[in-house]
Amino acid sequence: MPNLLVDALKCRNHGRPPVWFMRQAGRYLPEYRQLRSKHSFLDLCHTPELIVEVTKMPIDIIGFDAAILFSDILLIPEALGLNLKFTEEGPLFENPIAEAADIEALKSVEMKEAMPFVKKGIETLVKELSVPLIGFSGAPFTLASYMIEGKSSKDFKKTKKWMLNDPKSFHQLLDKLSNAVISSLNMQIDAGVSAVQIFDSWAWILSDSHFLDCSIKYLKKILAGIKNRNIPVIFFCRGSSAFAPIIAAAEPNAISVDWNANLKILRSQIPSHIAIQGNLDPDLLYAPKDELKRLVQSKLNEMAHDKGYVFNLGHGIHPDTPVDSVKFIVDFIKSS
Ligand code: 1CP
Repeated sequence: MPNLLVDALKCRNHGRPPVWFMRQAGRYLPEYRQLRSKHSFLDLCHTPELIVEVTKMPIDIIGFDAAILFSDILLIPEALGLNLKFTEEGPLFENPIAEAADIEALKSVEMKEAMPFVKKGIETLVKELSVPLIGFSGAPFTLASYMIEGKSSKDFKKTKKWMLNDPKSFHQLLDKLSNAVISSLNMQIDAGVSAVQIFDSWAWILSDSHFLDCSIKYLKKILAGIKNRNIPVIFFCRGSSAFAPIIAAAEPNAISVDWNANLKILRSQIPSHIAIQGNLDPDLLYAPKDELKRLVQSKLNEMAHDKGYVFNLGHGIHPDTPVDSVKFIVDFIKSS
């Protein structure tokens, strides 16, 4: 199987960069919307055959160099005992973490038992896909934020107040979540994924000392808990261009960066054995094709001849992105 992705994540790719997009299996695809009209989002996430179908969609339709497992980071809190729903406004926990006793009450489970549908989906996908499969997990801080807020939040006040006023129980929660993340990643790796990405989507709201204490400390614990470190680990958070040197010191295999950074400058701050993934602004996909081509080419120029570069967006693709612009970028990079 061609494994441009793993070669790039291990900083030994001598060809063009591999390309995949965060949220590549999602609402911008009419085929996804059609399937979604028949099933709830959670039904898609809980059914191996549907996980397989959705994960393959962007590979068949667009031709990305890697597939990312179709699932959601919030299935871990669900496995730990929180009741998860998806409403028009987004995710909702009906019983969020409201006091320290709720942390004690979280279930202690092995993810291969709690999420057999994910294991089954991965096992089928690795047999059927022609490209490598990426597994993933949310990071403890981001998972804790959703579990405390109960839903998406603009300011994360409850989470920050808890972190500042009761750090002991906050860290107990982060520690429990790290164990769950380790269990989930080991299950995905055992089932056959070629790489994993850890999403600390909301860690950018932290100051640098809290970023070290609440994000990096647990990233290190997770890296130490992954049994097979031959499988590359990518770390993503918004604000990652500002935090990049701190993240690099924790030694993930790759850092996925937001679109604020110039990649050439960033590369000079990150050791050459750590790969860089990113970082096209997802809004740029609204540009006309000529302009899009120029913008993508300038990213390729910033990372020309870099053995550890994976082309991606700086964050997930927007639901109203034109499909033909996505295909245009992928075809352009493949011919570069
Ligand atoms: O309505 C729908 O059909 C659901 C839309 C959707 C999709 C397609 C959600 C709801 N999640 C997903 C898939 C998903 N989520 C993937 C699949 C693989 C891919 O194609 O990339 C992945 C990796 C995620 C991860 C995820 N879920 C993150 C981390 C990445 C990020 O965006 O920062 C987060 C924060 C979530 C939570 C989530 N899931 C869905 C929503 C609407 C949200 C809330 C986002 C928010 O708070 O703004």
